[in-house]
Amino acid sequence: MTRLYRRTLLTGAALPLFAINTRPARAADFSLKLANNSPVTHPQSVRQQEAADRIKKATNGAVDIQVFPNNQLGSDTDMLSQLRSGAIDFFTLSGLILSTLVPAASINGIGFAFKDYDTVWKAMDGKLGTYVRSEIDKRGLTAMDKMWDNGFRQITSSTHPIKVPADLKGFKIRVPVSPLWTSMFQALGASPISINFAEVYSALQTKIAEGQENPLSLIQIAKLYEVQKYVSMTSHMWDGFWMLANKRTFATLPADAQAIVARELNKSALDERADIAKLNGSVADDLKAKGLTFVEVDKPAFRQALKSAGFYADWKKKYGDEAWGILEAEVGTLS
Ligand code: X2X
Repeated sequence: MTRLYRRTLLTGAALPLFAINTRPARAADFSLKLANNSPVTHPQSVRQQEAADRIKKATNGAVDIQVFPNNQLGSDTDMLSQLRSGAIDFFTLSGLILSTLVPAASINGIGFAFKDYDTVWKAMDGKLGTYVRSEIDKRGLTAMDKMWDNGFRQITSSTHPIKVPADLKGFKIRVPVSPLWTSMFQALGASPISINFAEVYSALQTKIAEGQENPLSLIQIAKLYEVQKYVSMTSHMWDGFWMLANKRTFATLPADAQAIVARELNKSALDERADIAKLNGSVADDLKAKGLTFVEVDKPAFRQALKSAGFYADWKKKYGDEAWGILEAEVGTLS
């Protein structure tokens, strides 16, 4: 937050924002920054700008959120530090990367946990989401109720098609900076390299990494098809973004402003989910037309490889019985 709340300073207590909302348009009381790692054309960036516009209007200009998409303020790792220090006020981050601060936040990324979107949203809008948000809250961040969709992740490669788990042996695959991602691809026999998304295109282009994994929508929007040849439809995990706020800063907003901000960010999250669902209907044809070769795989074989490597047993121990029990109640038995 770059400016203090003047009325708070004058009176010593926060007045409701609308006590004086008949005033003419004026400089914002709160100038806030919202950042993400997604291209400007990604539905995430588009819907966040719409939320910022609605918030400004609904608060009569008092809350002015500036959106910085596309890693403009740094890599995910940098932005998480800035969010914690208060240099950034809002930030959408994959739960898996957030797990470097909040270990429980990677739980939705457990390999092959979710079979479809209905199961994802029931869990993340329900008990699993509530559990993870309470863990996030303990670490000085506030997560809005509704997660934003990233998607089911697929493996791309510039060297050879990945058809069976053995094709991953020694495969130099870029993964986001997150212990769960590294552990999962090590369990599959690959050689994962942790790289922030800001560097992914160039890492693939220079062949520092042979492959990577991301949802089809992002492979398209970030133009990764330009530097990859094959995509294997593993859907090995579902990944989404938490809309995080710096808890101290968020608490300085008057209660009615907090409610407006949360309402509009959550509304935009639902709009973004619908955008991605729509994209999912057309993106495969588009990627094929752009030259990417699609590879169908035997998903249960990949899941079995994880199981044989002790992946599920290890992570059950790490998350603990309570969290694992909440996950299994949503998705069924995982071991
Ligand atoms: O870094 C990635 O691959 C991305 C964009 O999917 C995430 O934010 C996890």
